[in-house]
Amino acid sequence: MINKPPRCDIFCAVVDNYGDAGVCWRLARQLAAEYGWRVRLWIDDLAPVRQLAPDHAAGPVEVRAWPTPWPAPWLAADTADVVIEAFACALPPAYIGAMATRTRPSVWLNLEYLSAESWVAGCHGLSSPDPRLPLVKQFFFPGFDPRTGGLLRERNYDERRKAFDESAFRAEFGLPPRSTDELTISLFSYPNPALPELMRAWAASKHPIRLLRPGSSETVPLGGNRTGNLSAHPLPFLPQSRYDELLWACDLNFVRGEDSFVRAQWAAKPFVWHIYPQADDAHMAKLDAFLAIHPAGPQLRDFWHAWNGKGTPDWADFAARLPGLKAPMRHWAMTLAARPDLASRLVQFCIERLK
Ligand code: TRH
Repeated sequence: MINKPPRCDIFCAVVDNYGDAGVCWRLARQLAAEYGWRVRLWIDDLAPVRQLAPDHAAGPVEVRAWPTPWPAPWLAADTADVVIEAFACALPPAYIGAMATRTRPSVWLNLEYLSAESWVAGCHGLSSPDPRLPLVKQFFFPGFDPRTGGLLRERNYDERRKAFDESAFRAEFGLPPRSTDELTISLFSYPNPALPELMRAWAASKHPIRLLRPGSSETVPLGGNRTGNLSAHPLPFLPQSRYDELLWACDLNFVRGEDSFVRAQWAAKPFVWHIYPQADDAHMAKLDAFLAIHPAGPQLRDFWHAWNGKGTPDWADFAARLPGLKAPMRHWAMTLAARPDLASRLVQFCIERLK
């Protein structure tokens, strides 16, 4: 049994975009801030962390550039009690070698990508013994099913939401006060050939539409840009701790990848998911697996498919469905929030194995 808070090393290789860094930073922060763990985040590209957490140097996580080559020899004393390899990024061999010489073995986890597919529950927690060394790696799968590792959600989420002031948020980003029939939409997606047509539909919409595009003020000057009934506003890329505020301030959120997709669910507002595209349309099975478990799945299906390249998005049809999406979105968020979150499950999983 260890008597001090565990030391934890999280290894993250940035494949692209913000998701790898985003998930690792969120988990690292939570383990350090909520559980008092002594966490180092080893990351091979610091650029996304600087954007997600401009104040990361203030703690509570120690962010380290993942050096290549990894300095050898590496001592057992400099390995952690809990070692998290994010998304099968492959630990430095010298670090693995040092783990094998520890007197009390590390808990070594591979944190996997999120998927709603049914096989995930059966794979969560499975062990993979190292072929050469006396080490065992275990698979930790995030997921929606109670038998998986759950979803990242901070302890103070509800408190932050209660304290959120939408008018102040709008004023801060130069947005006019909300008019009664306005539909405010946030848009975070991959390049999408369906967007120009959707923008035309928004411009022709009966209701005023205010489109907020985070991360685009670096390329488009700040200030509104109006076409018909559509006003588009570029916003800066917000620190991760504030991205939730944007989701709360909108009636509909377009999100992508993994982490923003989860945040949209906690925001409990209607949302549209641009899933990370994979070879051979493998992502469509993942999209459908999620639609199959979501209470509004049948309502979302056509528009989500079209947004992901299968058809043409029918805005008029989807807009007519929006009022009816509010209740299932809230119900879904409440169902998920009633279950233990990912960090608490991971802590429990590790504590049992560190005894
Ligand atoms: O950026 P993403 O597309 O990231 C990933 C990667 O592509 C990864 O390789 C892939 O496997 C994975 O998706 C599925 O999308 P994601 O996961 O939503 O990450 C974006 C992060 O950026 C998330 O933590 C929210 C954050 N964010 C901000 O902090 N501020 C912002 O203004 C915006 C728009 C996002």
